[in-house]
Amino acid sequence: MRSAGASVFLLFLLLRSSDAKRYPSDDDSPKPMVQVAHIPQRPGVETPLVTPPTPTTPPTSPTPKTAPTPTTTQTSTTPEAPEEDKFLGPPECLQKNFTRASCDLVFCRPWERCIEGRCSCKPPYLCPDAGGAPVCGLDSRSYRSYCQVMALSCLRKRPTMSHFGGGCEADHPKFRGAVDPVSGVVTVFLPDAGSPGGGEELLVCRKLWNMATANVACRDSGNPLGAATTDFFLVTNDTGRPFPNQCVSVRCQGYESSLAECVIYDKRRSYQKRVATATCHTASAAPHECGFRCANKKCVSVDQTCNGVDDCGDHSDEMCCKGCRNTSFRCRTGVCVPEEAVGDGQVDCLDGEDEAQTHNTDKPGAKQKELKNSEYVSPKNGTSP
Ligand SMILES: [Ca+2]
Ligand SMILES: [Ca+2]
Repeated sequence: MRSAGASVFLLFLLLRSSDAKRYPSDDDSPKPMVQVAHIPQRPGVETPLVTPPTPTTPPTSPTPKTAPTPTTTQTSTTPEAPEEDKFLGPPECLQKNFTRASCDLVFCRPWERCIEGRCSCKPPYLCPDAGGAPVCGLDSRSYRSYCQVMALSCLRKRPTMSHFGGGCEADHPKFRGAVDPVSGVVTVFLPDAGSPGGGEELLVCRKLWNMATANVACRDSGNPLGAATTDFFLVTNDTGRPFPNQCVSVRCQGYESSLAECVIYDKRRSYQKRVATATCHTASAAPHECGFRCANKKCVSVDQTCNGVDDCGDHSDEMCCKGCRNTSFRCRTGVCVPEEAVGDGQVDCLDGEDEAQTHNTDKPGAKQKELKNSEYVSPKNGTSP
């Protein structure tokens, strides 16, 4: 009896244990992860999977070897190519992306004030009351000075000035500057209340035409990065379209938002003469290689840096200079200013060395001579703060 009872019990135990084994094995179905863990071991066949990483590793290791080298050269191509340059640099200065607004190195414009190292727009009421010539705005309002209209233009971030003097009523034509998108020919319309058409359209003469002025012309016609290239165009009878038969010289500093704000003078016949053209900086006109990248991301050649001309349009190509190219003048702050700024009666260098006596005697009134035929000279003398 005992043994029969015991064997029944044993049988019961056996049945249970087999059940218990079966359940876990069913539960194993959600355990493919464990199986997967086994699979890699199993397939020595899958060694390829492991092998790829191994071959990948060798390429990877050369890649880093090669990669760092180009990367270093690439990052340093921009700052280092300049470093090799005799004039541009040092790199520590270039890294700071100084611009025309960095008032630790340059003066702010008369309608700006220096706040924590940056030039910011003055409220127009801070412009001096006396000594300003009235200026007509594009909005047909008359402003009491160039400073006032420029302060407003600075705050609005768009051109506001039309011309000096009267004839500002809404029915009077206002200043217009244009760059022909096909030929690149630059034209200006100068309002003149006394003339039959309310003004005249003129070409821009070759004289003094440079990148700084072209930047302004292009910005005025809707290209925020200014000009990519400047050139000249010979006016003949075969030009195929009627161009104005007279041209004026235009000199800009480079920061202006419209040619209206530049000095315009010296009207002359344009026939058989070369007149200014510009190709404005658009994405498609961007140069293939970048000798120097301006703070505003525009590209200019290294030769265009430290030459006293604001080729970038934000002046960043003239802010960090060990020396100055051509005849431009180096301020002690490392900023290059054009030759004409030396001894012109206006302090351009922060320490005033461009107006030191030695320079005055060297170049007596170079600028004044240039402006002799001054029918259109803008009376901006009232701009000093
Ligand atoms: Ca330059
Ligand atoms: Ca000066």
